[in-house]
Amino acid sequence: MRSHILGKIELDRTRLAKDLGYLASVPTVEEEYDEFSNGFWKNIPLWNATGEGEDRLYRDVPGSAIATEHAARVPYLREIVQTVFVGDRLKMARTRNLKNAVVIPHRDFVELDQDVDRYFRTFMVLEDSPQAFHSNEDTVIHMRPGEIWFLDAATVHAAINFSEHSRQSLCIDFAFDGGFDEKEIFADPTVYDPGATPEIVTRKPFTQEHRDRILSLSKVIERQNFRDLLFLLSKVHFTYDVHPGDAYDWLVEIAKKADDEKMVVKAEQIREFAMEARALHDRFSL
Ligand code: YCP
Ligand code: CO
Repeated sequence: MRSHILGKIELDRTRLAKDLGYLASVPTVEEEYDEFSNGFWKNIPLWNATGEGEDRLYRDVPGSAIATEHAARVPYLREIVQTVFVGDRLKMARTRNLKNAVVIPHRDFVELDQDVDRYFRTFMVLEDSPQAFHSNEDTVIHMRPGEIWFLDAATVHAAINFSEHSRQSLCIDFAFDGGFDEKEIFADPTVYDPGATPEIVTRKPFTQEHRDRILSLSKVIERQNFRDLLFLLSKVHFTYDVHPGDAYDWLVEIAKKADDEKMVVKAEQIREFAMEARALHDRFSL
């Protein structure tokens, strides 16, 4: 089941503006998942495993998530979380803003239970940001404000904001013990209205010539720009019709062509880390 629209709510811009003001005022800190992004990526937990405002780690929570001090400061978002969605399966609710930054292709939940079908992540963009996109496997999406998306984070996905226009969003995670129907996440059944037509981005064809040009980065790559190249390669699939995961294959190939064994190993490690396996507290240094 790939990412799709679950429903839509009409956002109250006036009330939202006050909450956005608070979120902007929260000091930026070193992020839990910093290695996945290259620019401004600010995550603020409203509900999480501990109720602590600094706890940004996504993990399994016995029972329901606990509200943090931030939830009290964003009454409109708190109301959305509590009236639109059911509380008992709620595992995390956080705002996530991305500006002038890319989140590298990855799969989530690989550090958690093997049965990833238990996890159900929703995503709602709160601000109109025309240059912000999500990808999931072979699709690039522009999410419009108020649309409630199922984000299939267990498969390969990435995100980008090519601009500095704020793309504040609300990401809400649920987990179930056994089988479930997606409409079970809604406390307000009238919000569940799947089947709306999403805004899918039409991408340019990806040609052999383009691939060759990318691989010629072997003439440029060195330890000091390895990280930059990973972010550069992670952006390609948003514009050209190619799978997000190809970024890692190119990086490995580029390092091989440059004949630098250490960089080949590093490229293979980051591919493994982002896409296949990592432990809960594992972090990667690029
Ligand atoms: C999360 N998992 O699920 C993070 C985001 C990649 C790892 C970045 O919140
Ligand atoms: Co993710």
